Amino acid sequence: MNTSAQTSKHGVIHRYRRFLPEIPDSAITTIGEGSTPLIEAKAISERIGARLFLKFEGLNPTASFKDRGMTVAMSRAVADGNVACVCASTGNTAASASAYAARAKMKCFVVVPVGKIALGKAVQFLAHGADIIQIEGNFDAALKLSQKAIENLEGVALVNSVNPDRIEGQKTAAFEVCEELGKPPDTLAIPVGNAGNITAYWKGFSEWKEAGRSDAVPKMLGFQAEGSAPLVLGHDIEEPETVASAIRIGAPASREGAMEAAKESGGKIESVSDDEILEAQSLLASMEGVFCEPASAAGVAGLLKLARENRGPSGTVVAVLTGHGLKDPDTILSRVKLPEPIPATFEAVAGRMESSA
Ligand code: AN7
Repeated sequence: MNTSAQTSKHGVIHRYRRFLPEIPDSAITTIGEGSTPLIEAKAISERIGARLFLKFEGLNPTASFKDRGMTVAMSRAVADGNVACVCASTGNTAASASAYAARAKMKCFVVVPVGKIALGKAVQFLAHGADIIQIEGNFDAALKLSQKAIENLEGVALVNSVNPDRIEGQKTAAFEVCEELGKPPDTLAIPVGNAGNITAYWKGFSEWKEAGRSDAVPKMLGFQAEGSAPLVLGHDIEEPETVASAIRIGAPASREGAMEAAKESGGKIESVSDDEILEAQSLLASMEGVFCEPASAAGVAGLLKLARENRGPSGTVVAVLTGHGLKDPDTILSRVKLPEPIPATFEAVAGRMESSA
C-alpha cells in the first residue's frame, strides 16, 4: 500500500488547495468530500423552459454539502491545536461535524433544537459519538448559545458557517460546477437557511472569474421556506416554521452575504411554500430519480414557481440539492405508506400486478 493512502488524495482540500487558507498536510481531515455529480434534469427542464442541472450534494460522505466546509474548518481547528469543537445545528451541520471530529479525534458538542431534527441526521450524530446538547429552543437560540459558550472556553472551535473556513470549503462547489459545464451557468438556484451556502457559492463564482477561469458569473436565486423567510420579509422571525426542518431558521447569520450575492449578481431571494417544496421533492424523486431532503428541493420549487408565473430564468440553470432524501424518512412516510401485505402466493402477487397494470 502506498503510504500516502493514509490521507486520501480525494477531497476538496487536495483538489482546490490554492484557493483555500493554508493547511499543513498533517492536519488535513478528509473523508473524500466533494466531486459530486452534476445531473441533467430533462423532465423538469421541460417544465421550467431552461436547461436544468442538479448539483447533488447529498452524495457527500455525510450526505450533505456541509462536508465541503467541515473538512476545511476541522483541519484548521486541528492545525490550531483545538481539542474540541461545537456547532449549533438543524441537523446536517451536526452530522458532518461529528463525523469529521471523530476522524480528527476531537470531542464534538452539537447543540440542537429538541424535536426538530430529522431522523436520519440524529442517527448520524448518535453513531459518530457526538456529545448531544438538546435545547428547548430553536436553531437561532442554539447558535447564540454556541457562540457564547466558546468565548469562555479554551481549545474549542466553533464550526458553524460563521467560521469563515466553512465558507471557504463550501465555495469549492461553485468551482466544480464551472469545471463540469466548461463555464458558469447562467443562473444558480439554491435553498437559503442560515445563508452561508449562497454566500459561499457567490464567493466561489466570483473568485473563479477573478482567477481568469471564466468571464461571467451566474445570477443567484435564493429560496427560503415561506414560514422561515426573514430575508424576504426584511426582518428576523422569532418562531420560524416549515416542513423543511434544515432551513427552519429565523435569524440568518450570513444575511449580508446572501443579500450581496442576490444584488451583485442581478438575482433575488424569494420564498416557496411547504406544499411547493414537497411537490418539488416529489417531482425530483419520481421524474429524475434523485431523492433529496425537503429543504434541498427549495431551489427547484422556486424555479417551478417562477416558471408558472412566466418570470423564470432561461439558458443553463444549476439547482443545488443540498442534502440526501434519506436524511428525513418521516416526511415521506407521513405522505405515502407501504401497502398492506398480501399472501406469498403466485395468485395474490399476479392479481396485484394485474390490478395496477
Ligand atoms: C439540506 O445543519 O443550518 O443557508 O445546522 O441542511 O448555508 O444555512 C443546515 C442548512 C440547505 C441551508 N439545505 O444552508 C444546519 C443547517 C440543507 C441544510 C441548508 C441547510 P445555509
